[in-house]
Amino acid sequence: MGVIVRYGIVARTTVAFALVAAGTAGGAAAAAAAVCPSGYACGWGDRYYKTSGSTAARVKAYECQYSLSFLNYEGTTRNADDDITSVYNNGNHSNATFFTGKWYSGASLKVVRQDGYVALNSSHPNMNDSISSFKFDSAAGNCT
Ligand SMILES: [Ca+2]
Repeated sequence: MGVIVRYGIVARTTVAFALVAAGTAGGAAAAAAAVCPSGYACGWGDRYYKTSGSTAARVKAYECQYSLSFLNYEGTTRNADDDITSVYNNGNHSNATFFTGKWYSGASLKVVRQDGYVALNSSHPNMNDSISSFKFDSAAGNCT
């Protein structure tokens, strides 16, 4: 009996290790899904889905944001225009596209559903600190 219990503990420890190891690759995406509400696309001012250290301090769109010039990260006085460094698409239906210009103009970056970029300064330097609007591809035309 004692041996069986002991074996169970060993087995659980092994499983826990495996989960931690598997989680390292998807960890950042999973964390973003938790802080970008379901159905929204989100942007943060810094790397790894944070703005000034806070995951809750983001800008988000249920359909679209045609201009970030008047929008601060939630709970902050930090303006999001030309400042976003990480993005996540937690939408339900389509890709999201982030643009360097207002009204969905300029250079663009497509982010597939349930995915994101943790560090645009590394992966897409042309988009880093340059995003001024974003929308879901499913949103119609000049979505406001
Ligand atoms: Ca930034």
